[in-house]
Amino acid sequence: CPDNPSSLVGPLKVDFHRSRTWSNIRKEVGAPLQDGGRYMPRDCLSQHKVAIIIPYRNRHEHLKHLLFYLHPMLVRQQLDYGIYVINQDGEGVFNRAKLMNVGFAEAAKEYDYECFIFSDVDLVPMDDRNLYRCFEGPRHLSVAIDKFNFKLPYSSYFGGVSALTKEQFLTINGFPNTYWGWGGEDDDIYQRIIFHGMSIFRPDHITGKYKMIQHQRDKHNEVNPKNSEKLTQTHLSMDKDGIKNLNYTVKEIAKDRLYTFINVDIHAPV
Ligand code: UDH
Ligand code: NGS
Repeated sequence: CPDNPSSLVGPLKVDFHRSRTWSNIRKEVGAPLQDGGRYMPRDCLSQHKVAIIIPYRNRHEHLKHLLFYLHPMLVRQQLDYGIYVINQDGEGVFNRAKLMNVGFAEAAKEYDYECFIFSDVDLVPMDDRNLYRCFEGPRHLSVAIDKFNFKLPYSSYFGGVSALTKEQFLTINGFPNTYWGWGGEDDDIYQRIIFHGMSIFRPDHITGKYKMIQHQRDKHNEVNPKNSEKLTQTHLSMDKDGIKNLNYTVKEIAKDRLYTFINVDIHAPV
């Protein structure tokens, strides 16, 4: 497929006021998906094998909104892609970064993905020129979120949506497994990248616009003050704590037409 897909439209109208049905979403996709939320263009060979990894628990409405906008955009970007929803089983403390490690490991078992997009479920891109593919360095995609007035909240912010090749991800030993509860794991990932001598790529602040679905703080994902303390130790912990020592138990893998659902026990502390 061409390097610059001709079917992109630029700015997107994103609206969360309507409730969406699954059949409505399937119609909107506008192209044939294979089970598990898999797609590849038929008329040309895609240059990008991309797994979208979504850490998840109990955000059903958000998932519908995201998929409604994301599938058609990824089709227009002519990607060979699959969407993986990584559901944390049980009621234990949430762990966003460990779920993303699980998503990487499970998606890599299924297909020869070269690129991994890690995306919060509540962030919808507002411009389809924000390419969900990988670059020479790790890329931070959600640079202009409405809740931050379409600016970065701070220059080393790496939260929300990011893209790493398999090689970039393995170079930093994946993401930390030890950030339970809210906060800091994205800052740890940022430091891993910098400490491994890579720099961060970003789209401009027009292309990188996102609309966040507003919500209250979730149960079992309270701010964990220990997480910010851990950030002073990243340089010591990063080569041990990560994809190398990842352990988890897959309880179920279900293939919906729009996504692969992986329910996983990540051994949350009790
Ligand atoms: N997530 C879930 N379920 C949870 C917790 C987190 O799916 O119970 C996932 C989801 O993909 C989410 C991501 O983890 O987008 C990040 O978590 P978050 O949305 O809680 O983080 P954020 O910083 O919000 O967006 C924190 C609470 C803000 C409360 C504001 C009240 N006005
Ligand atoms: C920092 C957090 C990040 C978080 C960012 C934005 O303080 O994990 O705020 O948060 N770092 C620590 O807690 C150490 S937000 O405004 O979205 O609530 O992503």
